[in-house]
Amino acid sequence: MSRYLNIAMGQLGPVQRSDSRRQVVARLCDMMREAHALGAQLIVYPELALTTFFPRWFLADDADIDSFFEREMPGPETRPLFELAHALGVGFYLGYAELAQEQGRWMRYNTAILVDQHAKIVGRYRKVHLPGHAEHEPWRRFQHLEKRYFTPGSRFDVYQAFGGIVGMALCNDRRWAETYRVMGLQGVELVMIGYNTPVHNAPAPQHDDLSLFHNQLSMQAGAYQNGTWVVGVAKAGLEEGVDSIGGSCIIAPSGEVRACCITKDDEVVVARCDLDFCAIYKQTTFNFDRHRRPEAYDMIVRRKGVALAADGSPWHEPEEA
Ligand code: ING
Repeated sequence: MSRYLNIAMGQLGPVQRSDSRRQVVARLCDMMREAHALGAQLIVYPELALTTFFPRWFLADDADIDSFFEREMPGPETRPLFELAHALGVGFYLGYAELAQEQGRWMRYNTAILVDQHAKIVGRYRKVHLPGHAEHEPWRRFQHLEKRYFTPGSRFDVYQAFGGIVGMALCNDRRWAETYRVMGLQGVELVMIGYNTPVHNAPAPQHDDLSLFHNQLSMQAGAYQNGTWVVGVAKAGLEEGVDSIGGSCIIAPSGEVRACCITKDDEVVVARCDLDFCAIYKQTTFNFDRHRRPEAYDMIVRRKGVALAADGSPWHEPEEA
């Protein structure tokens, strides 16, 4: 039997600082209409899709920073997207900067939501792996201040939706095997990941030529090693003078690229994805219950970073008596 899901990538080209939310939402709506016309039931948009990627700047003023965040979802500018989703019966994943009130305090998250075909928010994810740095670093061509502007999330949940088990991640999360495995251990069949990835990575410029390769490699590995579909969608192109990769792609549980975008602009590509295609991987090669050995993995949870002895040799905690 097959559980087909027609999934669209809603890749965005650049969003400049002067582009209003209304203008961006109009672009998102145009892509949703195109996806619907192509038979899509779900469209995946990028990370921080509603504004320019503001962590590239050091912003001192709180009001300036908060101008990039949403206090409500949907709000007045995003409601048209929800209304269109309801009218067309198309669900969506949307990344945005969330301002949330918790115990009387305003918290800032790099967030993604999952909205079903009745325009109901059925899931919310807050980015766990925040890359970059927290203080201004003038040596960089541009900043990457996610550690300054966002509080990290602490969980990878999965949801029963669109006929299967689906989960969410954001950008840098896709580089970490743990992201997929935590969801894989919950039976995930589709992981949606929006991203903003500059071509130039200041700490390792020698990798700039590999940015598209690393993007796809990370998602192919995550898909195959957990028997899940992975959909990665970019906000791409030259945004406020910074060039970001495209490379949006739909990866099958086999690790094969099922479909990909070929521009760095607004682009819609739809693929028919059989969620039942996950089963053969989950039941054989990656039958976790049959093959995994958690008793050998405790270092993965216990240690944050590499631990070496003073002479640089590998360091092991003393065996428990
Ligand atoms: N962007 C980048 C990403 O992980 C980055 C940051 C680029 C990290 C290149 C390492 C190498 O794709 C976000 N927004 O996480």
